Amino acid sequence: MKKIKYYWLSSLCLLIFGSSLAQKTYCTPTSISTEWDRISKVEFVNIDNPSTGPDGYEDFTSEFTTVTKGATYPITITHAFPNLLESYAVFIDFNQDGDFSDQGEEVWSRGTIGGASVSGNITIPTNALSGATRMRVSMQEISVTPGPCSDPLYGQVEDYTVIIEDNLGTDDVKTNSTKVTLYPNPVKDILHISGINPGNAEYTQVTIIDRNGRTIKTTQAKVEDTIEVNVSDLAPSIYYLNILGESYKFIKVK
Ligand SMILES: [Ca+2]
Ligand SMILES: [Ca+2]
Repeated sequence: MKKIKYYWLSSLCLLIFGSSLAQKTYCTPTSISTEWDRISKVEFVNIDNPSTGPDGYEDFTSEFTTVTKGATYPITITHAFPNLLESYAVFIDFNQDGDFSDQGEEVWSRGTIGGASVSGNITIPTNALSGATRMRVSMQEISVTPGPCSDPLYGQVEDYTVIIEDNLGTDDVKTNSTKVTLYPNPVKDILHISGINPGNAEYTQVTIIDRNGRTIKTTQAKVEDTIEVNVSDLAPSIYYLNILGESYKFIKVK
Protein backbone atom coordinates (compact mmCIF):
# COMPACT_ATOMS: atom_id res chain seq x y z
CA MET A 1 0.00 0.00 0.00
CA LYS A 2 1.35 3.35 -0.97
CA LYS A 3 2.40 5.91 1.46
CA ILE A 4 -0.52 7.99 2.46
CA LYS A 5 -0.33 11.64 1.84
CA TYR A 6 -2.72 14.47 1.98
CA TYR A 7 -2.56 18.22 1.83
CA TRP A 8 -4.63 20.72 3.65
CA LEU A 9 -5.64 23.69 1.58
CA SER A 10 -4.49 25.92 4.33
CA SER A 11 -4.25 25.57 8.02
CA LEU A 12 -6.24 28.74 8.24
CA CYS A 13 -9.05 27.02 6.45
CA LEU A 14 -9.36 24.40 9.10
CA LEU A 15 -12.11 26.15 10.88
CA ILE A 16 -13.51 24.30 13.79
CA PHE A 17 -16.86 25.53 14.78
CA GLY A 18 -18.07 25.05 18.28
CA SER A 19 -21.16 23.04 18.83
CA SER A 20 -24.38 24.87 18.25
CA LEU A 21 -25.20 23.91 21.80
CA ALA A 22 -22.57 26.34 23.01
CA GLN A 23 -24.46 29.22 21.43
CA LYS A 24 -27.51 28.66 23.57
CA THR A 25 -27.92 29.59 27.17
CA TYR A 26 -30.01 27.12 29.09
CA CYS A 27 -31.31 27.82 32.54
CA THR A 28 -29.18 26.16 35.19
CA PRO A 29 -31.14 24.88 38.15
CA THR A 30 -29.48 24.84 41.52
CA SER A 31 -30.28 22.47 44.33
CA ILE A 32 -29.78 23.45 47.92
CA SER A 33 -28.83 19.96 48.98
CA THR A 34 -27.92 16.71 47.28
CA GLU A 35 -26.85 15.08 50.51
CA TRP A 36 -29.56 12.43 50.27
CA ASP A 37 -30.88 13.08 46.82
CA ARG A 38 -28.50 12.43 43.99
CA ILE A 39 -28.88 10.91 40.56
CA SER A 40 -26.18 8.26 40.61
CA LYS A 41 -26.57 6.93 37.09
CA VAL A 42 -28.34 7.68 33.81
CA GLU A 43 -28.70 5.06 31.10
CA PHE A 44 -30.14 6.09 27.75
CA VAL A 45 -29.19 4.30 24.53
CA ASN A 46 -25.39 4.68 24.48
CA ILE A 47 -25.23 6.96 27.50
CA ASP A 48 -24.25 5.00 30.59
CA ASN A 49 -23.07 7.59 33.04
CA PRO A 50 -22.57 6.97 36.75
CA SER A 51 -21.97 10.05 38.88
CA THR A 52 -21.19 10.68 42.50
CA GLY A 53 -20.72 14.45 42.56
CA PRO A 54 -22.50 16.57 45.19
CA ASP A 55 -23.35 19.52 42.95
CA GLY A 56 -26.99 20.30 42.43
CA TYR A 57 -26.41 20.69 38.69
CA GLU A 58 -24.06 18.46 36.73
CA ASP A 59 -23.07 19.22 33.13
CA PHE A 60 -22.55 15.95 31.29
CA THR A 61 -23.18 17.37 27.83
CA SER A 62 -19.92 15.78 26.65
CA GLU A 63 -21.77 12.47 27.07
CA PHE A 64 -23.90 11.79 24.03
CA THR A 65 -25.89 9.23 22.17
CA THR A 66 -27.50 9.04 18.77
CA VAL A 67 -31.25 8.63 18.42
CA THR A 68 -33.53 8.38 15.40
CA LYS A 69 -36.70 10.34 14.77
CA GLY A 70 -39.80 8.29 15.34
CA ALA A 71 -38.04 5.74 17.50
CA THR A 72 -38.67 4.97 21.18
CA TYR A 73 -35.88 4.28 23.64
CA PRO A 74 -35.83 3.21 27.29
CA ILE A 75 -34.26 5.40 29.94
CA THR A 76 -33.21 4.27 33.40
CA ILE A 77 -32.34 6.67 36.18
CA THR A 78 -30.69 5.35 39.32
CA HIS A 79 -30.93 7.07 42.65
CA ALA A 80 -28.07 7.11 45.17
CA PHE A 81 -30.39 6.66 48.16
CA PRO A 82 -33.16 4.24 47.20
CA ASN A 83 -34.99 4.44 50.53
CA LEU A 84 -36.19 7.94 49.70
CA LEU A 85 -39.17 8.82 47.52
CA GLU A 86 -38.30 10.99 44.54
CA SER A 87 -39.97 12.55 41.53
CA TYR A 88 -38.36 12.60 38.10
CA ALA A 89 -38.67 14.41 34.79
CA VAL A 90 -36.68 14.29 31.55
CA PHE A 91 -36.64 17.04 28.93
CA ILE A 92 -35.20 17.31 25.43
CA ASP A 93 -34.95 20.61 23.54
CA PHE A 94 -36.33 19.18 20.32
CA ASN A 95 -36.53 22.53 18.53
CA GLN A 96 -33.06 23.52 19.76
CA ASP A 97 -34.08 26.99 20.85
CA GLY A 98 -32.33 26.90 24.20
CA ASP A 99 -35.23 25.90 26.44
CA PHE A 100 -37.22 22.84 27.44
CA SER A 101 -40.56 24.57 27.60
CA ASP A 102 -41.98 23.91 24.12
CA GLN A 103 -44.77 21.45 23.60
CA GLY A 104 -43.58 17.88 23.86
CA GLU A 105 -40.18 18.72 25.32
CA GLU A 106 -41.01 17.09 28.64
CA VAL A 107 -40.46 13.59 27.34
CA TRP A 108 -41.03 11.56 30.48
CA SER A 109 -41.88 12.05 34.15
CA ARG A 110 -42.66 9.99 37.18
CA GLY A 111 -43.81 11.29 40.54
CA THR A 112 -43.03 10.02 43.99
CA ILE A 113 -41.44 6.66 43.60
CA GLY A 114 -38.90 4.81 45.71
CA GLY A 115 -36.44 2.11 44.85
CA ALA A 116 -32.97 2.06 43.42
CA SER A 117 -33.96 3.02 39.90
CA VAL A 118 -36.84 4.05 37.68
CA SER A 119 -37.33 3.37 34.00
CA GLY A 120 -39.47 4.78 31.24
CA ASN A 121 -39.62 5.23 27.50
CA ILE A 122 -38.79 8.29 25.43
CA THR A 123 -40.05 8.76 21.88
CA ILE A 124 -38.19 11.07 19.52
CA PRO A 125 -40.79 13.01 17.51
CA THR A 126 -40.55 12.97 13.75
CA ASN A 127 -40.61 16.78 13.65
CA ALA A 128 -37.60 17.19 15.95
CA LEU A 129 -34.69 19.12 14.52
CA SER A 130 -31.72 17.02 13.47
CA GLY A 131 -28.41 17.35 15.18
CA ALA A 132 -27.04 17.73 18.65
CA THR A 133 -29.50 18.86 21.27
CA ARG A 134 -29.67 18.90 24.99
CA MET A 135 -31.39 16.45 27.30
CA ARG A 136 -32.05 17.28 30.93
CA VAL A 137 -32.66 14.72 33.65
CA SER A 138 -34.12 16.12 36.88
CA MET A 139 -34.94 14.56 40.20
CA GLN A 140 -36.32 16.09 43.38
CA GLU A 141 -37.56 14.84 46.71
CA ILE A 142 -41.08 16.16 46.62
CA SER A 143 -44.23 14.75 45.11
CA VAL A 144 -44.30 17.28 42.27
CA THR A 145 -42.26 16.36 39.22
CA PRO A 146 -39.54 18.94 38.53
CA GLY A 147 -39.90 21.57 35.86
CA PRO A 148 -37.04 22.17 33.45
CA CYS A 149 -35.80 25.23 35.32
CA SER A 150 -37.10 24.57 38.81
CA ASP A 151 -34.58 24.56 41.61
CA PRO A 152 -34.95 21.36 43.60
CA LEU A 153 -34.73 21.92 47.35
CA TYR A 154 -33.36 18.43 47.58
CA GLY A 155 -32.40 16.82 44.33
CA GLN A 156 -30.14 16.95 41.32
CA VAL A 157 -30.21 17.94 37.65
CA GLU A 158 -27.98 16.45 34.95
CA ASP A 159 -27.64 17.55 31.31
CA TYR A 160 -26.65 15.32 28.40
CA THR A 161 -26.47 15.51 24.61
CA VAL A 162 -28.57 13.54 22.18
CA ILE A 163 -27.79 13.59 18.47
CA ILE A 164 -31.06 13.34 16.59
CA GLU A 165 -30.92 11.70 13.20
CA ASP A 166 -33.40 11.28 10.42
CA ASN A 167 -34.57 7.81 9.69
CA LEU A 168 -32.29 7.70 6.70
CA GLY A 169 -33.35 6.13 3.48
CA THR A 170 -30.82 4.26 1.43
CA ASP A 171 -30.30 7.23 -0.84
CA ASP A 172 -29.52 9.66 1.92
CA VAL A 173 -26.08 8.34 2.67
CA LYS A 174 -24.11 6.32 0.23
CA THR A 175 -22.91 3.03 1.50
CA ASN A 176 -19.79 1.30 0.36
CA SER A 177 -21.00 0.60 -3.15
CA THR A 178 -17.53 1.44 -4.41
CA LYS A 179 -15.96 -0.39 -1.48
CA VAL A 180 -14.91 2.84 0.13
CA THR A 181 -14.23 2.18 3.78
CA LEU A 182 -13.72 4.61 6.63
CA TYR A 183 -11.80 3.19 9.55
CA PRO A 184 -11.61 3.13 12.44
CA ASN A 185 -15.21 4.17 12.88
CA PRO A 186 -15.82 5.47 15.54
CA VAL A 187 -12.55 7.34 15.27
CA LYS A 188 -10.51 9.25 17.79
CA ASP A 189 -7.59 10.80 15.87
CA ILE A 190 -6.86 9.69 12.31
CA LEU A 191 -9.60 8.63 9.93
CA HIS A 192 -8.50 6.40 7.06
CA ILE A 193 -10.35 6.38 3.77
CA SER A 194 -9.61 3.38 1.61
CA GLY A 195 -11.04 2.05 -1.62
CA ILE A 196 -11.14 5.37 -3.44
CA ASN A 197 -11.59 5.00 -7.18
CA PRO A 198 -10.15 8.26 -8.45
CA GLY A 199 -10.80 7.99 -12.16
CA ASN A 200 -8.36 10.47 -13.66
CA ALA A 201 -8.16 12.67 -10.62
CA GLU A 202 -4.83 13.07 -8.90
CA TYR A 203 -6.26 15.19 -6.16
CA THR A 204 -9.71 15.31 -4.76
CA GLN A 205 -11.54 17.45 -2.28
CA VAL A 206 -12.47 16.04 1.10
CA THR A 207 -15.12 17.87 3.07
CA ILE A 208 -16.32 17.15 6.58
CA ILE A 209 -19.83 18.30 7.42
CA ASP A 210 -21.55 18.22 10.76
CA ARG A 211 -25.08 17.10 11.52
CA ASN A 212 -26.37 20.62 10.99
CA GLY A 213 -24.96 20.71 7.47
CA ARG A 214 -22.13 23.06 8.33
CA THR A 215 -18.78 22.55 6.66
CA ILE A 216 -16.20 21.86 9.35
CA LYS A 217 -13.16 21.09 7.24
CA THR A 218 -12.21 21.17 3.59
CA THR A 219 -8.97 19.81 2.23
CA GLN A 220 -7.36 18.64 -0.97
CA ALA A 221 -6.19 15.07 -0.67
CA LYS A 222 -3.86 13.28 -3.01
CA VAL A 223 -5.69 10.25 -4.31
CA GLU A 224 -3.83 7.16 -3.28
CA ASP A 225 -4.73 3.79 -1.86
CA THR A 226 -5.61 5.24 1.47
CA ILE A 227 -6.17 8.81 2.53
CA GLU A 228 -5.69 9.93 6.09
CA VAL A 229 -7.63 12.76 7.64
CA ASN A 230 -6.79 14.10 11.06
CA VAL A 231 -10.04 14.53 12.98
CA SER A 232 -8.53 14.76 16.44
CA ASP A 233 -9.68 18.35 16.75
CA LEU A 234 -13.34 17.66 16.08
CA ALA A 235 -15.80 17.64 18.93
CA PRO A 236 -17.34 14.22 19.64
CA SER A 237 -20.33 13.85 17.38
CA ILE A 238 -21.52 12.36 14.11
CA TYR A 239 -20.11 13.80 10.89
CA TYR A 240 -20.31 13.21 7.18
CA LEU A 241 -17.28 13.00 4.96
CA ASN A 242 -17.87 13.94 1.36
CA ILE A 243 -15.44 12.71 -1.26
CA LEU A 244 -15.81 12.23 -5.01
CA GLY A 245 -19.46 13.07 -4.87
CA GLU A 246 -20.40 10.56 -2.20
CA SER A 247 -21.07 10.93 1.51
CA TYR A 248 -19.96 8.66 4.30
CA LYS A 249 -20.91 8.85 7.92
CA PHE A 250 -18.42 8.57 10.75
CA ILE A 251 -18.52 9.04 14.48
CA LYS A 252 -15.88 11.05 16.30
CA VAL A 253 -15.21 10.04 19.89
CA LYS A 254 -12.99 11.65 22.44
CA1 LIG B 1 -25.33 12.83 39.64
CA1 LIG C 1 -37.15 24.16 23.15
